[in-house]
Amino acid sequence: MNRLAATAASLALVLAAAASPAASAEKSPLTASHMVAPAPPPGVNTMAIYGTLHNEGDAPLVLTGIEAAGFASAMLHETVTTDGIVTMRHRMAIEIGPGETVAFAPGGIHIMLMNPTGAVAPGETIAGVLRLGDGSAVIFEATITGKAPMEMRKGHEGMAHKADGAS
Ligand SMILES: [Cu+2]
Repeated sequence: MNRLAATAASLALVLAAAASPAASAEKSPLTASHMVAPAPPPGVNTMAIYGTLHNEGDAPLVLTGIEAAGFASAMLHETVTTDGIVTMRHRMAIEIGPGETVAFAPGGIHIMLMNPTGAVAPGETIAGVLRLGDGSAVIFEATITGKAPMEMRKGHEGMAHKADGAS
């Protein structure tokens, strides 16, 4: 099976698992655009997805989780700089108000992908699912780009990963 087929197959599994009454045919008010995933430097098995999320609806939405085909795990992360020390913490929930746009960008909120199950090549796409607190799900695609921003080149390996509420 080639990588694209493998990705499609694993996404199908993800979607089957996602099926719930709330995840109906109704179009989600949440849109994901400009989703990009800079390829990591050689030897690094983590990478991030950046992009723009927008709530077109008139009620707040809460992003509660993320899944990505082709990676052992995916999380919502936030980079925090305190007294010059850069750490990343796991965000359990991110609220997006009515009409609000949230930028996922280097140095801030991002989707963290860990342990790819295959090769990560620029030009390929990563299929993902955003989970919302109301039980609905939004599918998105991120394009793998060739150039990692400086923050990524320094590597995530040594960074602390803290859950919300951890001191
Ligand atoms: Cu991260």
